[in-house]
Amino acid sequence: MRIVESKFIKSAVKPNDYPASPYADIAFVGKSNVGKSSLINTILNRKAIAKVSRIPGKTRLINFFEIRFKTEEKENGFVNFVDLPGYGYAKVSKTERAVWKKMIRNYFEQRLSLKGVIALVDIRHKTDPKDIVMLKMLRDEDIPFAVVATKSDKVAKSKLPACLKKLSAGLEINNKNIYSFSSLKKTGIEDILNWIDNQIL
Ligand SMILES: Nc1nc2c(ncn2[C@@H]2O[C@H](COP(=O)(O)OP(=O)(O)OP(=O)(O)O)[C@@H](O)[C@H]2O)c(=O)[nH]1
Ligand SMILES: [Mg+2]
Repeated sequence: MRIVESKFIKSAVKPNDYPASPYADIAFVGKSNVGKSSLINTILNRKAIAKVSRIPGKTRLINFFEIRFKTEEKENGFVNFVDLPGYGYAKVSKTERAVWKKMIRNYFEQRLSLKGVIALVDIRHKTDPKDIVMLKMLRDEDIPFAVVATKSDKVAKSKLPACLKKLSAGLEINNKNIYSFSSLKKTGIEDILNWIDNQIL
């Protein structure tokens, strides 16, 4: 899959505000600061289509992007990338957390064109119960997902396989369903694009 063009469509909170689109959605979820927006920029080869911030909790809306791509089979393919607001940021009130949960749950339940979710975890971190809760939400809704371990540039290359093994065991997922990725080094892009391509056939 080769990205040809990408554009921001709109931000939304409620299902009524989601853009009407004939194309499939692929969404990106993960804790605040894990690198969702950076990953989207990197795989789209754009500097700042998704806003990146050193301050966690920056993305509070559901952001929709429309992507045009090429594959061997498809000369003119389209898919939406959806940047979901991050979770797990400590300085967020209980009320805000409840609002977030509702926003995400609504999206998973009501966006029938959602074909797959990329769940991001930091390659350096131990399994977080919040990530397990997220994966459970995806399993409960029968939404296909892959786990991407971000910031792999922070770990020695020789240690990557062991890190991925540990993460997949902690998250109780098949170790074929986890990929490492670095926005800094631009590694792991192809695995993610191949996975996406397989979800939207
Ligand atoms: N070293 C390294 N830093 C990264 C990488 N990806 C993201 N970062 C940094 O991590 C921080 C957070 O990145 P974002 O892409 O904004 O993270 P996010 O998950 O979108 O955060 P929220 O929108 O707050 O949920 C920024 O300072 C990025 O520069 C990576 O692959 N390697
Ligand atoms: Mg973000």
